[in-house]
Amino acid sequence: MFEKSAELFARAQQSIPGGVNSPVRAFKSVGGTPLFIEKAKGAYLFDADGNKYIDYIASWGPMILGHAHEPVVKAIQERAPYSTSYGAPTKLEIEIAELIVSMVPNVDLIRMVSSGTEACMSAIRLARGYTGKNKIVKFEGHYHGHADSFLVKAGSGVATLNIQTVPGVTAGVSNDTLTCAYNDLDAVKELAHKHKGEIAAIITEPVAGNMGCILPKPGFLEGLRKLCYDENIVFILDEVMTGFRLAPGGAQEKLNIRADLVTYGKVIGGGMPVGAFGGRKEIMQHIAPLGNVYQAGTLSGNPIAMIAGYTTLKILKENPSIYKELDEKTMYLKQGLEKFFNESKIPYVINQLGSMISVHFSDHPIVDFASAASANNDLFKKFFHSMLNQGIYLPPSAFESWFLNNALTKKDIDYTIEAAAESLENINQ
Ligand code: KE4
Repeated sequence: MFEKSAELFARAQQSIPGGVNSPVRAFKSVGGTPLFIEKAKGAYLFDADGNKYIDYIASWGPMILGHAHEPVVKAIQERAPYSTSYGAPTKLEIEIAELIVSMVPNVDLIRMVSSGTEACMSAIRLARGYTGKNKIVKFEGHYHGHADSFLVKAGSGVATLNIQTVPGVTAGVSNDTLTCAYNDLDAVKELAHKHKGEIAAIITEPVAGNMGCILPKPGFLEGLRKLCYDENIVFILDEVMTGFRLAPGGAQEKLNIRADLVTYGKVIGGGMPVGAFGGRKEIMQHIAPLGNVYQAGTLSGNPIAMIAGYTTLKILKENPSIYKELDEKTMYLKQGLEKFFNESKIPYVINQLGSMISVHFSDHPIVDFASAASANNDLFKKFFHSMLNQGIYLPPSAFESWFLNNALTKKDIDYTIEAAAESLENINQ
């Protein structure tokens, strides 16, 4: 069933660290051989062995319209003959910037980069340059890319003691990154009090998607927003996952919350490498060449990436019913899963907002990293492989959100629910 993927994986490990170009793809947390994907269309992936899968990763978010969506492919094909990069400004960059500004609240200026990491890294540098303060607050279990500042072990005590989580992240960096539990507003207020006048930014995923999907508790984001106003802290919403997925205006629209800076990625590139950060002019005007906060990129605003992102965003803007369809499909999936989980008597939690959803084998609510980490992840591994063997491709980790794409049909979702029922029987034996 996976012979060719196994061969390719063995070969890949000869020239690529761990055989993959991003660790989450290596199936390390679920075991087994990662699938090598040959092609995809709509809601379906096809691996090197010719197996077909219903895709619930959507490239970790970008493929919201489905794979190889005709207008996006056509736009790329039509643009490519004009060269793939110039290293000079183009009209395309103006058009996507104007489109984004028209879709999201509170963004006067936006800078394109090539990944979500770059977007988040640049946003905190800008916050530090704008405020003249050094520290940032991030939340345990939140992922803002692999820039040093974000790779700090969770827990305020651990960060304060400068325990480096990732070799190569220096004490100087971890000293300036404070962490506390997501959804714990008192802990954040305590940090802000303890480090009064030192914190440049609080950065948060408005809906956490990197420890499974975890929603903000009522009042949490609003509490952060007020704290940042009161303490002259830049409030950064990392919308790399939620942007253009939860609503045309992302979480800012869906949850009616306003950031000072917001970061984007994933959907914004339509599957091509694109990230962006933007916000109020008063802050963004400190970015070079306007100001002295330096940030740059050879392929920032790349024309092929821009046309793929622009085409995707334009379709989303002009067809807001896509969000209703995605939400309904996700609710239908959730209700179907709940039915069979309840019958199985296996303790579970399903968190969901819009087209982000995750399943946790847990007898307690999943509201932060500690609760997510204490779920029964061995059961998740069995569930994952049972679903995979039935042709359902879930994120290969319990610490990830699933992402629906709008090419999924009711038939696909019905099949997914049946496969889940089968899987629950298998793991219950
Ligand atoms: P990238 O640098 O991977 O484009 O974006 C980093 C990033 C920033 N912020 C949030 C909220 C994110 O979810 C991400 C990236 N998400 C992971 C999936 N959990 C990307 C998958 C991967 O690492 O291969």
